[in-house]
Amino acid sequence: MSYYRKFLWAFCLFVCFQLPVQADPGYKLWLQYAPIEDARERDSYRVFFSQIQVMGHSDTDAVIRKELQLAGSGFFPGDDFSSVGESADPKIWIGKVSLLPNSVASAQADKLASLSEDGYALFALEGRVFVTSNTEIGLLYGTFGLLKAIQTRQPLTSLEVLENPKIQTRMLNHWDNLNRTVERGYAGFSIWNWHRLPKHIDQQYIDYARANASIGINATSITNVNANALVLTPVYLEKAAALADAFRPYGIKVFLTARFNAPMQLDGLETADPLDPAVREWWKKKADEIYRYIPDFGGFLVKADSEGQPGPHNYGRTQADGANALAEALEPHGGLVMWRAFVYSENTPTDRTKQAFDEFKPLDGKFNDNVIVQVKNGPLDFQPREPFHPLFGAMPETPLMMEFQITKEYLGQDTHWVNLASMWEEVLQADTYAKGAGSTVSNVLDGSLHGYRHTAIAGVANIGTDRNWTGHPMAQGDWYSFGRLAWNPDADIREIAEDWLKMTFTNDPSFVDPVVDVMMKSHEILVDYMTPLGLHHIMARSHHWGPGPWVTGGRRDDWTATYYHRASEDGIGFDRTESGSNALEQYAPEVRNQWRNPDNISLDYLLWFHRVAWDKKLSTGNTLWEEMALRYQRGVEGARWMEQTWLALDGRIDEAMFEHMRSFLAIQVSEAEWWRDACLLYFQQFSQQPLPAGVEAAAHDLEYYQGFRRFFVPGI
Ligand code: BDP
Repeated sequence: MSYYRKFLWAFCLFVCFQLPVQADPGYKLWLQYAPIEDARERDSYRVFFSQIQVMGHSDTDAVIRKELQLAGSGFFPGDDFSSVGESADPKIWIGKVSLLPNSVASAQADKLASLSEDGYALFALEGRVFVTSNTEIGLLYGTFGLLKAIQTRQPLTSLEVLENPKIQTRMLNHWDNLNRTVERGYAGFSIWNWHRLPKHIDQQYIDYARANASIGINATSITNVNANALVLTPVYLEKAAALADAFRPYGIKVFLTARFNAPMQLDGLETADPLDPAVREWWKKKADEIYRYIPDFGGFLVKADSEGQPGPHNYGRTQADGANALAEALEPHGGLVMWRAFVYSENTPTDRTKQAFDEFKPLDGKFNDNVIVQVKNGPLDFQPREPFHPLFGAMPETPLMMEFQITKEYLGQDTHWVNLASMWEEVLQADTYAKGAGSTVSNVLDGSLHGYRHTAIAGVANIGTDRNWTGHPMAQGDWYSFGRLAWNPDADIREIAEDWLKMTFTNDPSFVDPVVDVMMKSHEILVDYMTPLGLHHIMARSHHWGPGPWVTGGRRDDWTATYYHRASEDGIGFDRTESGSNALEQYAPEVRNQWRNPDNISLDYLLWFHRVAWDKKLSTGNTLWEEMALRYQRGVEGARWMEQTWLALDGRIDEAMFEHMRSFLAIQVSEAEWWRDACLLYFQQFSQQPLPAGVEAAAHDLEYYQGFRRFFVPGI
């Protein structure tokens, strides 16, 4: 290296380490590729990184080279990576299995034989590192795997990784409207700038694709489930096609939401009856047209017969009739229909949590081969804690996919820090007992339990135009964890959190360890200060921000809090046992047995399934009222502990990021207190008992909290 280059390099390093504030670190997500500070580590990685060979020359290989260039320039500031990937004597070799040197292929035969589509292997052999896969996209995933290994400081010489995705379609659902507002979005506006599309491909689309590919996400539905039929017209198809073109090299397929009465709205058909031949013909023609724009179009995501959306019910048809009409149109092109199970009638006087099961279970086996039924994690609606949805395990003949909400509609929206992976893990590892013990939801989803022909998982995106994409800096971690769990729903969530923190912030254990600890406890803390003991849907009306246990009346009962908690002087809770709505019956007998008895059900689900007297003694030795109050208090103390833990980390990460979090945690603590005070004052009217020792009294009276007026809460 010339003296001049050495000087330049040293200067760059100096500048990088001196600057506490990087240019917008939030935007780079977990792909920071920060300079490797430790000289020894840096040198050992550089030996490899300076000699890379990328074998192929496809669009995806170009993307791989670009990513390596970006990463290299980040890890080793000052080095020249303009011709990365061209080394004739590689220390890192990236190429398809079929191109591996014979000696390497035979030494790794077992590993290579177990590679599934898009899976990848990373291994070190005779001083070289190999990244290999059967597909181009697998190579891209493998490259990101290699970069993660460096970002998290794994020694390359002992790399031994074999990764196969357990779920085929790993997708984001954007609830983005064509006017760029985002339903339940708390991070600004939609990143899809429809007005500038198709001519302008913003760098943010590319960075979106990079971030998704780095965690294995391979599908995106870009429009709101409360669908606008316009997206199926040429003007918008051209725009969607431009996005699909941009995403293709990253292995991401585009899906669109289909409004069920689009044949009427767009072309004046008299009906949208799925059994009407003209309607079926319309969908066929529409599918043909879409595939002319987007040859690898993923398919339709459909919300029907739910919250005002049109659907087959309007014509006395079943959900299967509706789904199959669209599926038939997509079938010749290889497209899928993701038909949501979030169906509930305006008028049914039964328990809302029962309706999806009642409607779909009898239709098991009646859906076309290219339909997947998309089921929310719980039977109600993305509450801070719900039991798993009873459809999981109950539809052996119909592929079911999971719908998680990454955006935090009911969990503090943009300002609360809660590691959603903990909540998702609880559901993924729940045992449905569909085929005896060990029939976990994750085994339903990965197809191993019922041998599903398609497997898929979706997360409702938390992404918007905010500079850091997700509003809350820690909400990036939810996007990241979703991708990792979509790839492997049995993955270890602590490891995921550690990887994410190291890649995003620093490898310094004095930062990573306490923050992982906060993340692992954050969900339980939030449940305590919002909806302890199985309480649910007690948020403020419509925008769902903040407490609203008093919400009652209005258009529909099952949109109110009083419908769900049923508090009175006798007690509180929704009886879903035989003596009540009997929603419990929808679960397997083993599950019913765990939950049927109020004396031994986990307290986490107590008031979800049971109505309980205020003075009932619980397993903790406290009465119900005492336990509720103590849990609300525990939640507040938990939020304060999170804040204190964070404050002790001053100086360890980027200052602007630190400050951002500091102010959000102050909000979280005050909102936790708000939740505790509002809920306890409200429920105390019924329990008529004093607060137990240790529970802080509210600063105001109930009227004060009920009188809060809020304007322009985002997301609606
Ligand atoms: C609810 C949201 C609503 C969505 C609906 C859905 O409040 O905005 O449209 O779910 O999933 O959680 O369709």
